[in-house]
Amino acid sequence: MTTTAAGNRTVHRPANLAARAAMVLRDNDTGTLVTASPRLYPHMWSWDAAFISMGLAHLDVSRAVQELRTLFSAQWHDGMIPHIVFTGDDDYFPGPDRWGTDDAPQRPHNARTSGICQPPVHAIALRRIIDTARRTSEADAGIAEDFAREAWPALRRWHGWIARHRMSEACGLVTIVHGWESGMDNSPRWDAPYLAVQPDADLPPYVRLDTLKVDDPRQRPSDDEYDRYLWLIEQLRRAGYYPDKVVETSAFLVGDVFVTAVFALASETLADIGAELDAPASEIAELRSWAGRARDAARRSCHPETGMARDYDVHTGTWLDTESLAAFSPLLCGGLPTETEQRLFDTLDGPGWSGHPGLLAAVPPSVSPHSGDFDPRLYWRGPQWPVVIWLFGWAFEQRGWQRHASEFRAQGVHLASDGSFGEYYEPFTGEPLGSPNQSWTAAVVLDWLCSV
Ligand code: 2M8
Repeated sequence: MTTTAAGNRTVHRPANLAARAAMVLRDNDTGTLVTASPRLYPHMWSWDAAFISMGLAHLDVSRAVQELRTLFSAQWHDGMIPHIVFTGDDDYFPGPDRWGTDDAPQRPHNARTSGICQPPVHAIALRRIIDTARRTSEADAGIAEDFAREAWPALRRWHGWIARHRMSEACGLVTIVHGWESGMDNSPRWDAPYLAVQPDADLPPYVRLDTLKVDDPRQRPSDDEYDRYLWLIEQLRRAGYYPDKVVETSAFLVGDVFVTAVFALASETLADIGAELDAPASEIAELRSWAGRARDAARRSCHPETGMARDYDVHTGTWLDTESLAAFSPLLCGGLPTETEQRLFDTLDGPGWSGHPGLLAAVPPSVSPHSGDFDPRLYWRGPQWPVVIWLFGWAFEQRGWQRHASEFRAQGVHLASDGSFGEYYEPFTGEPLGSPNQSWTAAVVLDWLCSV
């Protein structure tokens, strides 16, 4: 017997769940890249690829590093790692023609890509691959370490691009010019800034494909939201994708505290890798200084009473208070006074978050069930996301918070134990939503199961 029935839910035992996760990664593998999911997302996404590579490391370290190699080979000449690297599949909208990046002089010449970026989790993935490989065999460790040397310049240029073009003078946070850059596309975090994005009559017409590929289109953003997403792409095109012009002209310009905390954590992680590789001291010091700046900015964003971290709307000069998981971002990177950290943990463990009595798995939903913005079935507005749980759990482990790290791992596995590898999950019933067989969900579950 490999499964048990819990209520109406099938629950796979760990060995079977791991085998199913491995199968998803193999089935979604085109040879040089694993698509984010088979139907809804038939291309490579930047932060998905990072998580996917960590999962692949448990199957084949050479294949894991190939995943990052494919992504880095599409790096723009100015250092940006693009949010999508397109395969030839034309069944996703907006595809490369709509992005119109072919005319941007900074674009890579060997790949068609989108023209924005996503959270910089790649150094964290590299760390995880190295650690997994070192536990596996000397030969695997050698493959991972050689790749780390190969990838060092690309990763430094990527972090340098963020430090140069996106660390806001207004608030210190890393700014984003499109909600898609946050990875949390329709989060209530962006509701207020999107009000200022008003598509003109000359927004070229388009037909959405995403809503045709999920069981219920209400699990996806609305048409009104898509108009705004597409209008921002129009503005980026008109700015020729020049990074400084983009920041100057975008109707959406927000300091993102989650991306900032990830940048701090990843810069510190990359610096540690550099130290192991005997990289030049000045390069390591530069990474640590970016990490320090980002950590300070995340700390300064915290609400003086609740300690919850906030995003910042650069255009209106206002802090954005939303009860989303991003409010706990400083726990990823450190830098808070101990009592603020403790207050955040008390809130995270409490009934508004992981301790909500109705949850199937005791991990935080993307938005607090106590918030007026909460919707348990709508994408980044309430469902639980295994990848984000993995990221917090990994950071907790690095920071020595073992109890929280183990709980996130155990409960994350529980959430995904139905074996469907949903893109996201309804937090009270555990129903998988969005796309099934989502690669990054399979990858983090595999990592959880193979690392105990
Ligand atoms: C979702 O985003 C894409 C746009 O980038 C989409 O909805 O079409 C987000 O969940 C994003 O974080 C993720 O990387 C991507 C692929 O899984 O899907």
